[in-house]
Amino acid sequence: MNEIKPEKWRAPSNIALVKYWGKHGVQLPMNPSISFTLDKAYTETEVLFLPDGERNIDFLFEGKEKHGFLPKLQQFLVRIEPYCPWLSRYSLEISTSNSFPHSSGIASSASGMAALSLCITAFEAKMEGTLHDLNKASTLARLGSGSACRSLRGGFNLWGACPDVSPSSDEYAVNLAQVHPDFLELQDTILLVDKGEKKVSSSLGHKLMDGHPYAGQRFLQAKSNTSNLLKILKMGDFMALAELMEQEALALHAMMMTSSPHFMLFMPSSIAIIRRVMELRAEGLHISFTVDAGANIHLIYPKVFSTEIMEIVQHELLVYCHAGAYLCDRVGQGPIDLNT
Ligand code: 2P0
Repeated sequence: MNEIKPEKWRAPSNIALVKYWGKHGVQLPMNPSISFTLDKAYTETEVLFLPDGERNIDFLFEGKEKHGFLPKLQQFLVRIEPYCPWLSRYSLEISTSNSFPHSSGIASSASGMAALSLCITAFEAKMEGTLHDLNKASTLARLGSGSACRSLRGGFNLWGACPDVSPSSDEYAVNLAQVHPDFLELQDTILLVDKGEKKVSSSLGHKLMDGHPYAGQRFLQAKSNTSNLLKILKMGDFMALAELMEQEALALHAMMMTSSPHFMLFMPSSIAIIRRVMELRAEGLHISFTVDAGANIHLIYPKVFSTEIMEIVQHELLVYCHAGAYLCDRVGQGPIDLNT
């Protein structure tokens, strides 16, 4: 009898430059978003597919059973069933771990759902003798967590139908091929201002956009920023990228500050860092920031300025970090097949 082998993949997280905030239907975005894939922040997932017809799920996170994650996993499996009906004949033994700490402000749902989706689509391709379909992997990942669909390929990825890019889709993300080489070396130093639990879950955050008084304008702004960012990515104009990326991050937070209920996710230290970054750029330094739905600040800058900017981090910005904690990342190459 053939031994059943597990499927094993590594998938990175990603950081959005144009933000996804607001959804409709089954995990469909209200506006397109663009992110880059990270390099050092990833999830590794191994899945053993047992054809026993029992539909049991065993889930280990960093070697330990984690029941808190099961409802999200069950919901994911229900949502993907129309795409993978064969799954209903299997029990799954899933084992997963992250390269980055919990509550670091890095989207573990993005890397986690991307890695799990890759295990499923790779297994399916082997079983059916077809090519591994990364658009399908991205579609499945989206059904687990919207931002996860942008973690299936390296470099820069666009999720959402966009008239400037063909093909592009609300169902899955596509890779952007026309990106200036300097941008493929962008650095992301994540200053960990707050290591606490998320104050606003993504699902609540997206819901806050339903009926938000500024939602219509926000979706138009994100569409326009997507078109503009596509041009900026081709040209490699860092200062233009910085302006757009910061407007997007601040718009995301402005939406949360003006929703009902409203949230203020910045800490005083987040604002101190943001103000210093703006000053430094006004002085001509190529440095910028983005923020997700939390207090931690991602410093984004070209590789050539790494030494200078890391000195500023050490001497001026670490005081704002919780226990001096920060992570160094950069644009990554995308998922890795760990089966070989
Ligand atoms: C993004 N975020 O574009 C935005 C910016 C956070 C801020 O997508 O409900 O975890 O699983 O589809 O993808 C976080 O939301 O939400 C997110 P779900 P997700 O990266």
